[in-house]
Amino acid sequence: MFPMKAGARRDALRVLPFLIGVLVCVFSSQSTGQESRAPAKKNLQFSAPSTQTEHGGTVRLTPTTLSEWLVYQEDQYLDLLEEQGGVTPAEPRGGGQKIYNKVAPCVVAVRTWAGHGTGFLIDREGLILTNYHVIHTGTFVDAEVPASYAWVHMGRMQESGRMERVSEVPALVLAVDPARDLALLKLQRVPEGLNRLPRVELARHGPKPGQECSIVGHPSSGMLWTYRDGLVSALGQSPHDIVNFLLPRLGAEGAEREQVEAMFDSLQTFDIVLSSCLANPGDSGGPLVDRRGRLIGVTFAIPGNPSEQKFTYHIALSEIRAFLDEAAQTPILLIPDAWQIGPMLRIVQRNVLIGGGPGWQQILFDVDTDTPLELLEQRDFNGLVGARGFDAEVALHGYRNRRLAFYDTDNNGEMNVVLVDHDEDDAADFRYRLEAQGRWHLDADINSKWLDPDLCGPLAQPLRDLLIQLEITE
Ligand SMILES: [Ca+2]
Ligand SMILES: [Ca+2]
Ligand SMILES: [Ca+2]
Ligand SMILES: [Ca+2]
Repeated sequence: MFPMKAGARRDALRVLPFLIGVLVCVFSSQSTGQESRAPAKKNLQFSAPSTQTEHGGTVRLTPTTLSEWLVYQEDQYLDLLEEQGGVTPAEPRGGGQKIYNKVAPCVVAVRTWAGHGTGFLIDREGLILTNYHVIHTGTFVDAEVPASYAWVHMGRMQESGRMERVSEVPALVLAVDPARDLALLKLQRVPEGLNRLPRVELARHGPKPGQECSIVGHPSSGMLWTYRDGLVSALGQSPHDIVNFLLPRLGAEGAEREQVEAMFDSLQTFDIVLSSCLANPGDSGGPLVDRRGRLIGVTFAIPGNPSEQKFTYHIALSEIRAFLDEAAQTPILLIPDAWQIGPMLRIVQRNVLIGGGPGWQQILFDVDTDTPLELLEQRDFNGLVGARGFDAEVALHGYRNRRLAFYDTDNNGEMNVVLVDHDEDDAADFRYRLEAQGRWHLDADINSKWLDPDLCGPLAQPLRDLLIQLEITE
């Protein structure tokens, strides 16, 4: 029996305040921006060798670009030393201050309606790199473009060394790569309070184990722009080189070995960096940098077992470069996914599967009850959902005041209509619709209920019966 009582009905499709609370309570309104400290305008002009400056040839240098040019020269010198096997001068303990000053202003908080993560600017035009999993549920919709967007919170460095938050700006989604867990966003404007956008530069090559490294992000329970340092612990491929996967594989024999090898062959691999920097949820999408503040990875995961959380996984530079090379630069619409149902799965009756996470809930309805019983009896519900083995025609998702209803209106195994009600008035505010050519279309200002059994044609009555049984009102 479905455990929702009449009074609890709405709560089941609503969610609790989430990590966003961390973002809004710690900002100072005091303002002593970096820009105000710039020396009086005094342009310098000199000739720089074109091989040694990214601007090339003769450049007009302001104090800001001069200091950048000097850093660039230092980088060139250190690169040369490293390439020739020389030992570069070690930073004294506390050298992280320099890294923090350089990197923190490039780091942003990425906020969706489902939570927050970290991201960072990679060019002065406002391109932001983050994780796919930070934005894949919970983006907002700009119906005019149409495109999905997230809110981006930037900051600037105060003289005290503390980061001060400036105004938030929407950033449209340009490209996503679920396999590499990367996403590219673009700021819609330079936030008020900033003259120019900073950026994290990509290192020329990936790091080596034992090398010093640092992260800056927005960890839950920490503070905004929290710095941590550590060492690069290992390089390899996920999941093939992860010990929990690798050793059972090496130990398997006979038929079991074949099974394990087949499983490994089916998994997608990508290059990762393991570091001893301690990340928390909320750090996802933040930069891993070398001791000169250049990008060597993107934070994306920590060990699942809390007692093993002594290091952090980062996406390697090679994957970041490949993603950026492939990424298109036009805004896209992310289509909500009925199958992102979360790890906490349980079946409440033969044709109703419930999942969710902190503060949100999702219900899958197999309205015509045709999921094979033997699949259900295996009780591997995560596997069942992963393989789309649960034959659902309708799914409902609730988070705070947002509710989504997914429909497979022609019962062909693919959800093709998604209705979104984002203000809890039971009227849908957006409709995503899959057209015959396989393209998704967004309709705004529609006049329809968010929960509409009639969309299911011959299955309308069985769905109504299920909703009544579970005490969910249309
Ligand atoms: Ca079905
Ligand atoms: Ca369909
Ligand atoms: Ca079906
Ligand atoms: Ca509404």
